[in-house]
Amino acid sequence: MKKKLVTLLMITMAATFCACGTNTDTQGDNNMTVNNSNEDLSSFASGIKTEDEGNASETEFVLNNEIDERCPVTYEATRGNVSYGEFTHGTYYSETCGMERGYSILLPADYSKDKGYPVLYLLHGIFGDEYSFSQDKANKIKEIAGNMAADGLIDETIIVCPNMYATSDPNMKPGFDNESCLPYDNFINDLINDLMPHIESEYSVLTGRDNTYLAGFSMGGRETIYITLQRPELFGYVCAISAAPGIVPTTDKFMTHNGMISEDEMKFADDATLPNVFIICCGTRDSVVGTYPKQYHELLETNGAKHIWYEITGADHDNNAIKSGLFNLFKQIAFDKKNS
Ligand code: FER
Repeated sequence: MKKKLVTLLMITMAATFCACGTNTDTQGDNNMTVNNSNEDLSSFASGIKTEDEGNASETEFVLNNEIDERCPVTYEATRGNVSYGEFTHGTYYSETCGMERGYSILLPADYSKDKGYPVLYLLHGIFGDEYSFSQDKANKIKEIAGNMAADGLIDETIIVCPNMYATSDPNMKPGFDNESCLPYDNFINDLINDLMPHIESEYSVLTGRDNTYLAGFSMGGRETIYITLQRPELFGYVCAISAAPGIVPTTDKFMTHNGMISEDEMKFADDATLPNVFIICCGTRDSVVGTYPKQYHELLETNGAKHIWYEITGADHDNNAIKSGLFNLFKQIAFDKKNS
């Protein structure tokens, strides 16, 4: 049942979005009817799988500040001589939501309380939860982080995958309407006031912006951009992958978005401490979010907000984009830390 529904949704979405070279606000009341029932749509959250799965780059890796569109094979492959971390699950009390909430956490293989680790908060897509990334072996999160640390490019890093649906109403469910999306936009409060203090007190993490990273896919990419613009002083290294629409008002095939901020507000405050690295990226054939990430890039550029924008040739709304974004975030961290 679940599979059937997800397949149906994907086919509808692919058909709906494949013609969307440009996304303007002119699509009127042509909204898609989307099932808002209690069905579990969580597998949708880690990306539609496409036939270009595994199409990694074979080119030799060089540490510089350039973007490599595809994650190199050597970084996403399982290596016999590297011990990878494992995901476990934890909970914290959220004052924001008034309830206990869960997260998955990837601790390095030889995690020790005697060391301090940087931490990446990694946000899932719509209908997802704290298991979306940890249960999808194809996103190669463990391998990319483990291999880059094994090569001495980055420090061993803790990766926290929260449940981004920050609601105090257990009956509320995600969906393609403004009200159902409010808990996603409320995650900024849960993250900063509840989850980050919990992680910092429970685990041996290095604190401060230079050791605190933020990334997200699709709906998680949207919240990554929003959180970064609101609280840039907290996150030194950021990557929004295939970010969903809705930060600013717009209408896409799914719904009319009220927007969280105006187009003029798509920028950092004048006196803000900027992230060292702020990447926005998307596949060139993303059948779900189309060119919305590019529009975010263009708005940020118009408004003078510093960031890196790149496209992943041939990638859909899928793990190729996720692997590329994560790899390039870590590569930029590696380059930046080597040169600072
Ligand atoms: C939308 C298009 C895409 C939207 C959300 C998404 C809430 C999210 C997709 C994903 O997370 O994979 O209009 O509105």
